[in-house]
Amino acid sequence: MRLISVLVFILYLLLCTDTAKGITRSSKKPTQQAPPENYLIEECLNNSYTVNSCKKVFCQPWQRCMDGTCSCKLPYQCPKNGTSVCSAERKTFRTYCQLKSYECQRPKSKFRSRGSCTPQDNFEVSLKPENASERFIQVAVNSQETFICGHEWSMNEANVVCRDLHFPEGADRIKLDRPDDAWNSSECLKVTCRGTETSLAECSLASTSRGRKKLAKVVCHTAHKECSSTEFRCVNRKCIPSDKTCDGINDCGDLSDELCCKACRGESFHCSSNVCIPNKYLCNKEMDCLTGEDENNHLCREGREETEEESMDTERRKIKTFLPQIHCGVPNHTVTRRKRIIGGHSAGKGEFPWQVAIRSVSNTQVNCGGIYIGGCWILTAAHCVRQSYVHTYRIWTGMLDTVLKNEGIETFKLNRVIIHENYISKTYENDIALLEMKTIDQGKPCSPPNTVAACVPWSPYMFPAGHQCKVSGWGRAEGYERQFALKWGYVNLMSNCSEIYKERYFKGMECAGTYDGSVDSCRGDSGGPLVCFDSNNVAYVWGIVSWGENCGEEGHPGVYTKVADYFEWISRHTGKAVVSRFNV
Ligand code: 4AZ
Repeated sequence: MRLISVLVFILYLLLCTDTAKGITRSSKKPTQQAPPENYLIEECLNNSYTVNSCKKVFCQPWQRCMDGTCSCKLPYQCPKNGTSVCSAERKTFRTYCQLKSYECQRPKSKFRSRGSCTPQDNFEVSLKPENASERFIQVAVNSQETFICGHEWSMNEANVVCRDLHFPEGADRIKLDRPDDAWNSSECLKVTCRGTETSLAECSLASTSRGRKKLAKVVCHTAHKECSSTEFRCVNRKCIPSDKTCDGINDCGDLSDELCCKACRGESFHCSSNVCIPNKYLCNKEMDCLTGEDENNHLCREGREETEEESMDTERRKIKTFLPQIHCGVPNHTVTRRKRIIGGHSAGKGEFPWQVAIRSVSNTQVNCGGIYIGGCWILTAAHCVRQSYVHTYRIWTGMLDTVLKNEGIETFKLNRVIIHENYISKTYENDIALLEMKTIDQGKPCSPPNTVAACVPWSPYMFPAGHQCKVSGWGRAEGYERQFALKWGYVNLMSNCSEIYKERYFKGMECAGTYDGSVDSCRGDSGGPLVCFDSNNVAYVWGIVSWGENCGEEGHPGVYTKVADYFEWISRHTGKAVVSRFNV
């Protein structure tokens, strides 16, 4: 670890806080917003992301993330906890999750009511009058007919109504209007949906007094047409007004208007993955941004009052808490910060509990670093290891100083070395390898002492350029001097690396460093971790130290293997259960 000047570095941090992409809560004042044409990110739109793209959003609890797409779980893969529900076909399901996973494969089977089915209950949605283009929405609950209130009527709700009526793309537009005397009533139905429901019965429905207020109208989407220059084309081919993109409201119905946003307008919040979510999702105890900025401690200090609404959304959130989660990225013990060293830091006990050293049985030096990711698995750089040397490697866990050995160090032999099949030693393309440790006691799981797995990132959108991350290792220090203590430093993720390294830079690589090169990885750090922390301080192994033009040179940042690009490769070998922090 080459760590030179703390002062220069701090100065740099102060300078770059303006440019670094951070968490921004959009202002409600229109004067402070970016001009409309600046909201959307073109290159991101090319990927046609939707509500089913798990590189951008979390999948539903009845889905799992496969190759970047949320796909249907089988009903038996749902948590067993929850209340029973009744489908439109009057079939009783044990849980809401089971019904939704069943529906996921057979869209005809929709949710109708909570509890087991009874012969008398019914729920009908229809549009009135039949011949008009813009129509009021009549809801008949157990033969009681009402209309939907205009109050808080948005495209979120309109899309659900249309979907319920078998218009899969949802609504084209909404309107508020006064009804003819024929459908006049003193009550109306106040509807609030999340926007991804497939039946209106899943939304929160409450009867309120109408007064003289207007009622909700909708036009459901039927025929596709060309979008005008002031319209945005959704992935589902609907056209919506351009100024309705990036506002936290799912106008498209497939969410494609909210997933590629530089900034967010109106009452919405910008996730660092460039997704806009409604402000009402902030501090609601459900993570909506991939890295949890919406549930961040300093954003949610008071803990918002929960308004428990009668909707399946609360049930959906409850189901999420029953899903299995793996423990990763959170050190077990409290950190004891040791004194700072000029230009850098020595790691304290338990501060980098995923850091391991890879040594050869015949060699006292640390050849390379590695990262514990759970199970018996170590992630490292392909250029660090050779298949034929599998019996000579030793993994050292829980170590701080390679000479002054601390307590709690353990060494492991290897079962397997798995080098990426497309690793090219000349170019360092796909510089990634997995090492499988041998358990100490045969048949028992690996659980190295004083070691905690770093989480494996599943999306390249989790940490943007400018994000500050930590790199650690026993590699060379300033002047290429050998060192013995585990050291770490802050580096910033960079997006302009193909300009710096030109034809030597490939997909699957990412640069990180400081503008003056004062903090960098170096010889011996290879294979070790570049970890980034999410809003709740959970550590993700974002990069593997791979290469760079010398060490600590201005204009030549370190190059890392971009782990998020290899999530599928990693989980193929380790099994999904080892590396999937969430339902991904
Ligand atoms: C190496 O030789 C090496 N400055 C590792 C990292 C960097 C350069 C060289 C990045 O292992």
